[in-house]
Amino acid sequence: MSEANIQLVPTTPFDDQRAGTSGLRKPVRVFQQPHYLENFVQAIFNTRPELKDGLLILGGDGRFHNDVAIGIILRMAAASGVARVIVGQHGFLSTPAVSHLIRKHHAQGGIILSASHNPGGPNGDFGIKFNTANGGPAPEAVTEAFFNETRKIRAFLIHAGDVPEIGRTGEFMLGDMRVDIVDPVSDYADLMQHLFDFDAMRKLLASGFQIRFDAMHAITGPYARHIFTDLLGAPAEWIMNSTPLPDFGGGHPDPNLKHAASLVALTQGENGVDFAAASDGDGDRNMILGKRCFVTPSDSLAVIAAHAAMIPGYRNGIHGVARSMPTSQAADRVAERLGIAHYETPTGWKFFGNLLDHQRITFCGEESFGTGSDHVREKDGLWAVLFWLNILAGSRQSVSDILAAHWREYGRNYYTRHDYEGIDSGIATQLVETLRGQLDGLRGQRFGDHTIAWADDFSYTDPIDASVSAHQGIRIGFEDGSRIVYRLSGTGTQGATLRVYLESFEPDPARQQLDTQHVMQALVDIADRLADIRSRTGRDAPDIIT
Ligand code: VG1
Ligand code: CO
Repeated sequence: MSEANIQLVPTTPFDDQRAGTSGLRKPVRVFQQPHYLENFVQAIFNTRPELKDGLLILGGDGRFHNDVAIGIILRMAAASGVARVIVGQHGFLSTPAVSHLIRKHHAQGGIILSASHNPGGPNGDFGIKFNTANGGPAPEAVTEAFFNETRKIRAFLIHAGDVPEIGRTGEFMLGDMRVDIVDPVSDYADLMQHLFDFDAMRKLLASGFQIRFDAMHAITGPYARHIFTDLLGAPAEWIMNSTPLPDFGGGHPDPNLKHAASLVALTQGENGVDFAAASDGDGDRNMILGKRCFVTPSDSLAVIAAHAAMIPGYRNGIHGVARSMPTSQAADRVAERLGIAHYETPTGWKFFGNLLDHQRITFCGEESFGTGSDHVREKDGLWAVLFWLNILAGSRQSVSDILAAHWREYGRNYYTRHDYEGIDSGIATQLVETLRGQLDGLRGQRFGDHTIAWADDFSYTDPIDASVSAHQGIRIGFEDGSRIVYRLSGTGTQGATLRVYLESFEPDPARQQLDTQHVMQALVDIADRLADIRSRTGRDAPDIIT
């Protein structure tokens, strides 16, 4: 009898297991404390009764502690009566691949082990996310239920049996629970082939068109090798850093201009490659580059929406488009032209779930290098890269030509984000609170050419379930349509990160090729004056500019 192998282990609650923007994310050493992971996982099983006798998808981005956590979760799932777990070989599954497997197999949920773009290794971060049966990140009501449960948890259940070796694929039993260890890539690659024109992309890559993909030693390496090399015929060396490493090779797996600087360098100069892209730790983010050209994620969403009719999976028409609030309004302009709805949601992919499930939208995106569609319920890095490659294959234009044409047609939303990292939490909170207290008096204030037209603290009411999410960021709008947004990060693990998002609209094609930081300088200065950023934080400049 396997029952005899189930142990009830007494535990005491931790008080810090509330999820942030995307799951529970902490330094590895926090997760290594006895029972820290177990308490959180038991809270999931206690509050998601459908997992009993159900199917769970399990995998992670391969970072340090991934394998240990997978073993614990498998034993706990067996003890809690889960019927079957599908786990990626070596414990690997990208975030979008988990979302796809949940949907494909009608699973009751999925657990993703990742701290996404945060560094890994023994001194880095670890994280755990739960996705619901629609394939999407757990909404706030669900993560709050986890949190409440973790505050009163007194025991957890764990099976004493041996965990199958996860390095090989196959079917195993752990007590009464079946464990299927699967190739993490193949189902996902099938889905991509269903959406995109692989013949056209193969021809493009055979024509001398040079691309590079940087997997940053994170999860997308095996996916990119299979898709670009095996299926699209790219030389193996075009896929850089394609072996997932527990510490991401010491790097910071965040695809942006700073952390993927060596990739950006390959696009510069006369001999720069035609197209380059990178993804993050768990494979849901993307950065798109052309020869001497960086596509902001906000523009990327707009270009994708505008080119949907070229892409096999979206040819039959699209529903609306959604963007997170700090993302530029470029996609709204495309939606208006196409006569489809557009939505503005708080930061975090979970807010797109209802809109996708109810066919209000087809595409959605965030300024933070996240783009996706209704093919899964997560943002999807490789999907965005393939979407661009398919556009390039179909149009035979360069990335910069596509962008310039887009701006000519719709106008350009100049956009930049300035991050101040690791600042004192108290100072950061005070900065935002002071701003919040001033909102009512801001209207009509003038700063040179800029006059404030409105200011608020963003609150979102979900159009499907009417749930309200308040305090999602301070927005300041100017008469010329420019915007400044301030919010604090919900994914960091050290101190606070202040994000300042700046946007201004330029309809005149003669002024659409200027340097972004130059164009935005006046607004950057206003943002500093309004919030006293420099004097409050003691910083002269942001840590990261994207
Ligand atoms: C950041 C981004 C947000 C994104 C989140 C998770 O959150 O700004 O847009 O959804 O990370 O992305 P924050 O709260 O730090 O601004 V990932 O790739 O970590 O799953
Ligand atoms: Co991520």
